[in-house]
Amino acid sequence: SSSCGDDKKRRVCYYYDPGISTVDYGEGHVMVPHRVTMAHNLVAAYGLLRDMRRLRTAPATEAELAEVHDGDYVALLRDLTPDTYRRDDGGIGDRARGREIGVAGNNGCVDNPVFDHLWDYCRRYSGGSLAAARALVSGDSDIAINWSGGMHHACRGNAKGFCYVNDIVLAIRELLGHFRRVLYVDIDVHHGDGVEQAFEASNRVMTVSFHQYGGGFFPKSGNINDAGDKCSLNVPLRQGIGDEEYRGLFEPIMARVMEVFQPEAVVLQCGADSLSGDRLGELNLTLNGHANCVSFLRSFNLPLLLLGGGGYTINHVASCWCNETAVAIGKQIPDDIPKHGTDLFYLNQNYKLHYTLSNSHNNHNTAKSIDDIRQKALKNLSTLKL
Ligand code: ZLS
Ligand code: CA
Ligand code: ZN
Repeated sequence: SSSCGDDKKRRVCYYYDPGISTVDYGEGHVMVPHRVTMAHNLVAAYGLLRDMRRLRTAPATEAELAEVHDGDYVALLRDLTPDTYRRDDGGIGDRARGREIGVAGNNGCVDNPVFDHLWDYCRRYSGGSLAAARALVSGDSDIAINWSGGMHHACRGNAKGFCYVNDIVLAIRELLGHFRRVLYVDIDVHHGDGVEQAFEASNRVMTVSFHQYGGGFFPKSGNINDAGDKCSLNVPLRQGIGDEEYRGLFEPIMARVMEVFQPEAVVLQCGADSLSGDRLGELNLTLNGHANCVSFLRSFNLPLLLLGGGGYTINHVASCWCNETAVAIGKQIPDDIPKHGTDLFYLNQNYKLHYTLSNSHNNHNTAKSIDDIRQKALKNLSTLKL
């Protein structure tokens, strides 16, 4: 058995839009939306779809997206295609305007390229997060999942870090219509800057991000004291942190957050780039270390929204989100991938869900640096502006 959550059942609903599987950021880009389809195929192979309600929903509308983004940015995204972008005529796809909003032509060396069906993609992944939030608001579900969401860097008026539309901000706004206080937790290896920024003026939303920090690691924000007097907390980590040390920060810090903030709902961004062996992240978590965050927050028994995010070694991402779907349900699943006969992706994992790495990043965290961060984080929590 592999999942590490408790076995108490929850009503889980799950959103998956097959329309996302063909989205392509361009040749050589590290963000591969197809990994969500791979995760879905594993979820199906393990028979987990039978234990969840499947959400079918409409893509988010322009009006819904304009609630959390500037109207002219949304209109621009709507009209932006590789074709309109190439027309350097001062119009909708003008290159200079593109630079302003953080997108650039699809030449294979930019974070936010303009690709085919970009607008449709944005509407679909945000529609999923919105629908998932609504399933929690209505009380129909205890846990709602959208692995294609979690695009935490998108800002009001510009794209950033592979993210165009901030589905998390959209979902949290929806939750705020019903819940007094919403907690946002972000275990993606990158700082959840877009979400933190969107709610920095609100004491009804607390944002907490754990992330790699230092040495110019993107987006360079999120130091421990950065958000001191605001309703947010940052936990900066050095390369190579492993399961035990991560857990030694996550559990005491989140237990205290629960105590002081008393949320009525929780949103967890489960970016899988904090896993060992990621192409971008340099942390050293195993599937179990990552899933422990899900099972720990689940144990508080509050309405829980699970979202995806980063994750650039795509077979690891699929394993991670499948395992966490099982944790959400409260079901133990075997390490042997069922019906693996044709899935060559898992050949290098020996058709096992859990993978092991031969070489991982050296641990640049020390017992003292970890202890220091824990102390500082807990101290920041005692002076939180509520
Ligand atoms: O959190 O570090 C940067 C910015 C740059 C360096 C890279 N160049 C292309 C642009 C300028 C300073 N960007 C980061 C963004 C990381 C976004 C993480 C998103 C999330 O996981 C949530 C979904 C970055 N790190 C690595 C890359 N970009 C990167 C590496 C390799 C490539 C290929 C595709 C594209 C261009 C070549 C790319 C980006
Ligand atoms: Ca993070
Ligand atoms: Zn990331």
